[in-house]
Amino acid sequence: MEIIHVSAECYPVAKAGGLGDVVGALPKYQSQLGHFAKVVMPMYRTRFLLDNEWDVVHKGRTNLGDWWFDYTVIKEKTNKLGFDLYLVDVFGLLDREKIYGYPDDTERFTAFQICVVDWISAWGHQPDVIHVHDHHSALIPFMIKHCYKYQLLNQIPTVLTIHNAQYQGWMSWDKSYYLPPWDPWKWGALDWNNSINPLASGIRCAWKVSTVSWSYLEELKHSANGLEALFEYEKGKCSGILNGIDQSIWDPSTDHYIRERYNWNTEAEGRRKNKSVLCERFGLDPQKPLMVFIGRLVGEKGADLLPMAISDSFYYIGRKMCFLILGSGFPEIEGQLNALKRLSQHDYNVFIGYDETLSHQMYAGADFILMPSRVEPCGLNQMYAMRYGTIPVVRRTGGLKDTVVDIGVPEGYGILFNWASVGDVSHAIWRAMALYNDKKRLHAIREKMMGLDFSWESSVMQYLELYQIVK
Ligand code: NHF
Repeated sequence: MEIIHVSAECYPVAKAGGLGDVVGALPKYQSQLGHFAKVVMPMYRTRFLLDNEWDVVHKGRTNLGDWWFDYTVIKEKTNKLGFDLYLVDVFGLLDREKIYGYPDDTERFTAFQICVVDWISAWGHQPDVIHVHDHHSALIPFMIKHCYKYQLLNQIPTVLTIHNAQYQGWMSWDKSYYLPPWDPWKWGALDWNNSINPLASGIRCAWKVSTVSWSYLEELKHSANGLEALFEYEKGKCSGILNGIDQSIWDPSTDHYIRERYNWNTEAEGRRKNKSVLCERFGLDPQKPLMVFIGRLVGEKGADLLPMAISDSFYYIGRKMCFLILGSGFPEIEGQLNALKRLSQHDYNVFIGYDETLSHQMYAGADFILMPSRVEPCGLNQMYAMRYGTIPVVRRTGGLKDTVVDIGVPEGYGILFNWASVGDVSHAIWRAMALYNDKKRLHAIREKMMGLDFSWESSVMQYLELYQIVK
């Protein structure tokens, strides 16, 4: 099958979160099974662009409303990522350093999607599936179905994967003229609560919709940032497919980012050495258990609970555990986490920013990873952590619930808690402390987690089945 993935992110080209990891991995595994998987994304000005060689494969001219512009599609020459990678360049719009966060993001991603469909319509043949990811590419199913210009494409099956339904790409109706002329009777396929809602439109118009875990799909029916009724209504075409992790990148026995590589046999020694490097760098006591948080410092990830939960834990369990945070996000949360450093007695530190290398070192050197997420569509960090033998302490939600089993049951290997509250997080930290003191059990759990299979193999098959259904 020829599958074209359309996305705003793809690791290692440009990544802001888990979406990038998934789009960097799924097509690779599809290609390994003999399919022609391609990724097309905007040509941001990132390091990857400069470090690699490219062929120009298409030059076109199109418009965003009354603004006409030229665009170029380039292709990476060497198939470096294990699939064909295409970048779309629109001068003045997509040629930025960051992926998101500009006041004209609506214009940027709408123009990107128009270029992609325009380019596909110039191919001379049709792909078997167009697979779009999140709201940045979710207008494509509508465009293919209802824009006159793309009529010839309207039999191409489309699949929308929702990695995060919190962000929907809302735009006001005065921007509807950005889209190439479309059948005005179909305005309802764009509208949700009196504005154009690209994610809602994708859910309506895509042939199939998937979410990145089963539990997340269930949760969306009652908590979807306004789209609950739509998920309930369209449930017949929705399914949950759990993300995998790229086990060739996330492997403690081959990971080049970490000081000491290890497998389940050498885990204890490996962790000890990696931990001592981390602790030295961040002024932490290596004799104590180390709990880390890695991710965006936003309410969605429960990061606002961290300052209180950590200081409460110092009070309840005493200064017996170290905490290390890596992430960036809301300035207030960053400020509170920074302020907490003053109280540290070699047991707390925070690194504001994102650092891929440091994240690997944290998975390899920590004892526990904390994820108090309010919303977690799938969550990859807990799976990375488990692969490194680091125990997840996570809220019972979305993909966390689908991948972690509480130690309360005999086969369990993680710690789950119910509410995104300071009390629940502190209690979970207390349970982690108790587990840490039970060295025999701790070792058995680590060994078990490192043997769990979170690879892409089974998820890839489920996506292929989904494509078969739509074809
Ligand atoms: O794993 C990739 C990721 C998810 O839970 C994660 C999220 C964003 O919030 O599918 O997308």
